Amino acid sequence: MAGPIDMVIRNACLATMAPGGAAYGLVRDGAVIVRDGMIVWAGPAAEIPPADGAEVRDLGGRLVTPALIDCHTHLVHGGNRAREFEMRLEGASYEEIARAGGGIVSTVAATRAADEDTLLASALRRADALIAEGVGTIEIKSGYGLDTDTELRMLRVARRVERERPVRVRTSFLGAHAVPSGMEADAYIDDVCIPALRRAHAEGLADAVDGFCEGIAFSPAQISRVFDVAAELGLPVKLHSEQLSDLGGAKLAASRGALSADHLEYLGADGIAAMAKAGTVAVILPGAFYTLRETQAPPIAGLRGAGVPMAVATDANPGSSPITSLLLAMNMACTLFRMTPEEALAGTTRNAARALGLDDCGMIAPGLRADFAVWDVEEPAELSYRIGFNPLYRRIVGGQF
Ligand code: DI6
Ligand code: FE
Repeated sequence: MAGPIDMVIRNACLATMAPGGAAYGLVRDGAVIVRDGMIVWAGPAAEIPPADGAEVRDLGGRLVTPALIDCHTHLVHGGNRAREFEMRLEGASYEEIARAGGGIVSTVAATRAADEDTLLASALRRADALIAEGVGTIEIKSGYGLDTDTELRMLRVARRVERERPVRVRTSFLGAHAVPSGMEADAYIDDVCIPALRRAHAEGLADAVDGFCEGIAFSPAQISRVFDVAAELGLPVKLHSEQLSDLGGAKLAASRGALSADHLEYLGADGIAAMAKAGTVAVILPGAFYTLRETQAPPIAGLRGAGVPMAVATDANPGSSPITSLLLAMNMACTLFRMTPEEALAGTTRNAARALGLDDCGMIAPGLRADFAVWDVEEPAELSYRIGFNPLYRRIVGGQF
């Protein structure tokens, strides 16, 4: 083993999340060797190679998982939608509110009115809530600007979150999120969204491209035009699809080799087959299902049966999913959708990494980043089972204890 070792973790119960072996990839009496922020060895303590001189961290038998990954958030936005929450309680539906100029468009007005520092301050509070639960990587989307300046400002704020906190941020350009008032969808896509995407790419602000394929947003043909430009720029794509109806968004995403298709309550058998073939991750977002009191659950059994990798995320946003607890999203995925606690944890580690196109995190294995969450629990299912309780003992990110 060349080079000095930074740290040895001992007396740890490792949920490595390596697939194919024990449930959770569990190693009950485990150890990890870390060098330069990376895992160089992980396995049973009895088999640890010599690691002289390294600082030894005894974790007292605690559970160690990969640091959690929230692979779908709208963390950067202005204002809040508590009034809309009240309107829904008075009987209005999410779609009615959106069509009446509320919904996403009202957050657009608040976001356009907010400067970079204001947006950053509120985003950091939400990021801190995620970090406090062991999150080490957060995906953050634009999509509440719907004009070039504000879309780029949102992405700049997302990048600043990474500089202000010990967390990794991946950005997605979501210009195709809603049609701004006073514009036609086609004109918006061609004259605003696509030029803004080119600028975001040129400024290094976009790691991926997302869209909202829905009756209240954009058609498959309009999303396709955005995806054409993403392909030209070499950016991976993902898509909000089949959240409220089935327009064939997942099939479109899969045909473009998308990293993920997200929501999927109205996903049909053909969409499942297309995702399985393309290796597109299904990102399950129970916070939105819960908040909108949706009654049609995503086809978890079908996705499982077809071998589609499933991720779980918060969809943290001010309208349909005002939730900044990834542990609660895991609980909801189990209770509302009958995912297993092991699937929920794979969904916020290994499969969440894949939904972001990251191959250096999401498991505890040699060659991956030394990003861990250490928990005061006796078994991994506890992470999904409790509600409103945070058992995090500490995070270790980039090997920093
Ligand atoms: N689907 C969602 O759940 C969020 N965006 C989307 O495309 C909702 C965003 C909002 O209501 O502000
Ligand atoms: Fe979303």
